[in-house]
Amino acid sequence: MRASQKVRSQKSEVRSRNSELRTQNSKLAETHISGAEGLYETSEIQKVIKKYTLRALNHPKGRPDRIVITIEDIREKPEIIPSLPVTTIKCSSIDEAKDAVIKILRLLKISERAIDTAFDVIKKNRMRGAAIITSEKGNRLEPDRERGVRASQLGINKTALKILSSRLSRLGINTETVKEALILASKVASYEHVIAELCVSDDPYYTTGYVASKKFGYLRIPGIKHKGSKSGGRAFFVKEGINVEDIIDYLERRPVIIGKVTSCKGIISVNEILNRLYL
Ligand code: WAQ
Ligand code: MG
Repeated sequence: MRASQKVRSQKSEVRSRNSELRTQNSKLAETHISGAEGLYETSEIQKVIKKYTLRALNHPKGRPDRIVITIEDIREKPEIIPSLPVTTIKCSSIDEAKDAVIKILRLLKISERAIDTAFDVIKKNRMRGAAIITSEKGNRLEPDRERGVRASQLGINKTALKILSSRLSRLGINTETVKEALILASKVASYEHVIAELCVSDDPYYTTGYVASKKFGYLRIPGIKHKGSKSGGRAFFVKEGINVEDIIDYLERRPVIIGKVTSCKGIISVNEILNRLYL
């Protein structure tokens, strides 16, 4: 599902000498409001269309004037992967949250340059997809920087979903947002050349982000942005010198399903990660 809104771009508004606002040259730019994707059984289609439509129409970023829903049959047999383990990092301020993100990324050997590039992308928040950033030089590899790369063709089987929901319920975080993000992060992290992912929601009122990696799992970071902030985005940190077409093919086109749920832990401090007490 893809929902967007046409807005007049301010840049093209010009004032003539008599101060009249001329908008004849102004262009309508398409702003991304909401997107969602998943792999489902045929019998679930109607229910999912309803869910996605309601989500698009009630999005805190605004009311879309265009909602596109695409349904595709998949022919390739999905790859079955386990979900990443879920943990929440204790953070009591936005500075602590940012600090935790930086410390975890450094531990994963992501360079300062790459970390800065990721925070820039997230601050600007203009993309529908994610930036692919090389872990050393901090170069961006995605061919379309406006759009980014969209992880798609992902899902979870019914048995795994039941187990995941019950484990997350015990932690008080059994929401669609957490489950969808975990499914996405698990697919992304399963690609051999992905080292880590940083995510901040673009929903102004959803302030928990995450850092995901094969090494530390899915680490939730509460309070990574201020309430009401419009920034948000995703960065996938990859090894230097990878083939960009291959990773895009995997993320956008290869069907992957969660078939097993790894443990979900409670809240831990970032020091427990830093001291490698936790693995
Ligand atoms: N593939 C790549 N990038 C995406 C995708 C996708 N399928 N969907 C969204 N993005 C990018 C896009 O730039 C969005 O602006 C940004 O990520 C944030 O997307 O455990 O809701 O859908 O409590 O707003 C984290 C949950 C929720 C943490 C993240 O992201 C937790 C979320 P959103
Ligand atoms: Mg969102």
